[in-house]
Amino acid sequence: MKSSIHDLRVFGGETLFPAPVHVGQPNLLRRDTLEQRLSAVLSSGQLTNHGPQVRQLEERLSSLLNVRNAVAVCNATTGLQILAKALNLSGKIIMPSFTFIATAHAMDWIGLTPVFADIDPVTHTLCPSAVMRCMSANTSAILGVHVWGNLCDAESLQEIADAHSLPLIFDACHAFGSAKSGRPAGQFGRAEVFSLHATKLVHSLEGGIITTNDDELAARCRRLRNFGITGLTEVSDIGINGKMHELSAAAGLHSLEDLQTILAVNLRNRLLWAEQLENVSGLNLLPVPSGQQPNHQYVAGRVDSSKFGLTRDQLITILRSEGLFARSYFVPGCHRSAPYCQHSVSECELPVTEMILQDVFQLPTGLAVEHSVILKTGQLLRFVESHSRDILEEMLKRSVLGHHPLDPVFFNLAAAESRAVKVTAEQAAEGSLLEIRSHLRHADVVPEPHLMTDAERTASPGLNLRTGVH
Ligand code: T4K
Repeated sequence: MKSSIHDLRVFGGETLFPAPVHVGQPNLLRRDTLEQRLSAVLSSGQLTNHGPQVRQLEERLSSLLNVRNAVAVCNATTGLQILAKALNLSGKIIMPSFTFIATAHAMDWIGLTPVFADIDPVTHTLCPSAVMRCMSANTSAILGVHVWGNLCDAESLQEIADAHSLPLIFDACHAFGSAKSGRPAGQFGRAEVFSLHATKLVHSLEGGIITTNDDELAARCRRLRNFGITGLTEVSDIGINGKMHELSAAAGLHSLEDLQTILAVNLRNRLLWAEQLENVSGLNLLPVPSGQQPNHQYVAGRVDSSKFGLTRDQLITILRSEGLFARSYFVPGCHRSAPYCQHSVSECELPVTEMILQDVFQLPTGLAVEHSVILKTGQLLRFVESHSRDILEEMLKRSVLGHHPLDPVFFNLAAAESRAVKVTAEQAAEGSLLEIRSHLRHADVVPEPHLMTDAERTASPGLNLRTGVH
C-alpha cells in the first residue's frame, strides 16, 4: 500500500493493479459450456435469419420479463431506430442529454431531432417537469433512459405522454434485471430497448432486445429488422438488417443462465464499495431510489471536491494510473458533444445535467471484480483523501492534469516528466487520443505495453517498457 504520496503511480510509484480493472469487463462464466453451445450452433448449419437460438432467446426473455413480445436485434442502437421507425416518428423527440451518445445518434441518424431535457438529481433519469418544459408542437415522442440500473419515473412520464397523445419509449440498456415495486424493466411505456452488449449485465457479445406488450408494434419491429420482408417475394416496408445471429443468441442464452449470480455479485460489490467509501469524505455513492430494485450494473457516485480535496477528473486520473479504470460516463453530455452543440437542440436549460457532468464517476463491478480490488481501492481512496492537499500541490507542480485524454496510463509518466512533455489544454479539451499519442510518440514517449498496438510493439523491440527508454 501507499505510505507516501510519491508511492502513487501518478508520481512514478508502483501500479496498485498491474492487471487493469475496467468498468464494463464482460460477465462471463462457464466458458467451456459457452464454447460447446457455440460449437453446436456452428455444426447446426443455421447461423442466422431467425433460427432456433434467436427464437429460444426471445421466448426466454418475454417470459422472464413478463412481457408479451421480445424482439432480438443486432444491437440496441439499431433496436432504438427500428422502434422509432415502427412508431412512425418524425420531428422532435425529447430525451435526456445525460445518456450514452448512442441514444441521441440513433434518433438523429434516422432524421429525428433530439431535444435534450434535464434529469432528476437522485436517479439521473429524465425529469418529468423538464419534459413538460421541452414540449412543442413538433414533439413526436418521449424517450426516457434508465441510467445506472435506476428506472425512470415511468408513471409521471406516462401521464405526460398520455396528456399529449405521444408514445413513451425507454432506452433500457442499463436496466436488464432492474425492477420498480417488483415490476421488471421491459414492461414500461409503449416499448423498451435493452442492450446485450458485452459490457452489459447479461450479454450476447453484441445484441439488443425490443420489448413491448403491443403485438402489432412487435410485428412491425420484426418486419423492419428483416428488410421489411413479409413473404418469399413480398416487401411491405423499407426495413433494415437488424437481425441477431445465432451465435449471439446462443451466447445470450448462456449469459441469462447466470443472471441471478450476476445480480447477487453486483449487489455484494455495491455494498462493499459503499462500506469502503463510507469514511471517505466527499465521495458519495448514489443512493438506491426508493421503491426500486436496481441491477447495480454500474456503481456510480459523485465527488464533492470541497470535501474530498480533488476534483472528479483528478481522482479518475489517479485511479486510472493505478490500473483501476474508473469512468465518467456521460461526459461531456450529448448536448456538448460536437454533432449536437452545433445546432440549436439545447432548447431547454439543463442545470442538473451540467452539475452532474462535473462530478459523476463510475467504479468497476461485475463478476470480474474481486473483493480484494474493492478493499485495496478503498484503502487507496482513504489515503488520497487524507493527503489530498499535498497530492494536489504535487499534481499542479508536475502539470499532471486531471483530464481523461491525459490519462497517465497512456504514457510512461517518469519518461514524460524527464522529457518535460507538455500536452496543451486545447488538445486535452479536444480529447483526441490519437493526436495526443502521436504527440507523445514524437516526444519519444511510449504508451504502456498493454495499450501499445501490435505495430508499436514490433517497432520497439529494444524498448524498456517500464521506463519507455531504448
Ligand atoms: N443507450 C445506452 C444508455 C447505452 O449505455 C448504450 C451502450 C447504448 C444505448 C447502445 O447500446 P449498443 O448499441 O451498444 O447495444 C461502452 C459500450 O460499448 C456501450 O455498449 C455502452 N452503452 C457504454 C455505456 O459503454 P465504451 O466506449 O465505454 O466502451 P469500451 O470499449 O471503453 O468498454 C468499456 C470497458 O469495458 C473497456 O475499458 C474494457 C472493458 N471491456 C469492453 C469490451 C467491449 C472488456 O474488458 N472487454 C470487452 O469486450 O462504451
